[in-house]
Amino acid sequence: MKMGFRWYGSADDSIPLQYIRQIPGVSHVVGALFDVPVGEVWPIEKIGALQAEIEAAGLRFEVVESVNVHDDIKIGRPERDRWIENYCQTIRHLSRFGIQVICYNFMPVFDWIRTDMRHELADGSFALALEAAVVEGSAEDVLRRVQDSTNGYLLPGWEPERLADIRALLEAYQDVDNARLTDNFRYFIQAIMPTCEKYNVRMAVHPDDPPRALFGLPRIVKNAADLRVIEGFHDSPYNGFTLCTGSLGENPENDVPAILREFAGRGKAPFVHARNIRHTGNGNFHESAHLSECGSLDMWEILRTLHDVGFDGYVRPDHGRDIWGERGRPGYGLYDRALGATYLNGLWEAIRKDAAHA
Ligand code: DNO
Repeated sequence: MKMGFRWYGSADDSIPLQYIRQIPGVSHVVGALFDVPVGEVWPIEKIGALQAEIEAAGLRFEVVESVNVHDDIKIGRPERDRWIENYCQTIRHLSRFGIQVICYNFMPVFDWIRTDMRHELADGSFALALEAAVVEGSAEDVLRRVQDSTNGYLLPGWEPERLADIRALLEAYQDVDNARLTDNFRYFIQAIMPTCEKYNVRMAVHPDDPPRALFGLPRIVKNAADLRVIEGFHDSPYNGFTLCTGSLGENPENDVPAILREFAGRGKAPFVHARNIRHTGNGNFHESAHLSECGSLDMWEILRTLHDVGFDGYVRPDHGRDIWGERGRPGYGLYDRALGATYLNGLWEAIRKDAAHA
């Protein structure tokens, strides 16, 4: 298991790389070029500069999160071939720097959704939360609510220029149901796989967050059955998953350890997001500290499952709470994610040593 930490770049992240370097057991930065518009080719010089900066801090850059997929590809518009060629060019460019894994998602319009960016927990910390009734409302209202509560940061996957004409974007998806989105996803995967295989870059699709349909938009990366369909587009280690325990676990019917066992067991999970969440009834949940006892997921069982199947990929602590007075980027402050990484590394050491002594 290689432990990473997501970072938004020196221009846009208040956490210095040196601080990340000081978290014990964190060896990798999970990064991206956030200033390249969705669909455009990532320039070689910029990728090189980001990697050089990360390496100068004594860390490695081998996982990208995300190279986002243009809506034309998801909608299946004729222009998609041009965007797909750009995507392949970005893969080639990333491969020059030894990037191993690209995390991405295939969610229409919205990336991850929370309705409360500052939900106070009993201990006075603040976590991200989702109230199911709010997402029954209009997409425009939820968009406004999210954008107004980010503490001035841009959220990953919530590019303002792309979401500026939300109505037009929603209309563009009007004829895209689950079946069409699935066809368009298959088309994308089958088009990029030869490049991924030739250049040795593994694709790892992130589950829908939350893993269910919202605002009448299709959602096709929600559960084990969906993952099997995606695996069937092209059965290869290059067509894999970012198994995000929090996102999958947001649906209590998803058996997260079983999903990990199945897909990581088949070598299809190069990347894992380790996060805990707590269900609070009626489809509501809030994020929690990583510890098993703080949420509804058993993190020991999750890591033990990964160990059992011989997982040797990348992991990162996922969203953290705001604690100790920190007011960070929603979900991406320093302190609670550092505690998360340390906890996960502690569990891993115990599991590894127990297994060696069994
Ligand atoms: C949110 C993240 C997502 C994730 C993308 C992957 O915090 O988990 O934005 O990076 O869905 O493409």
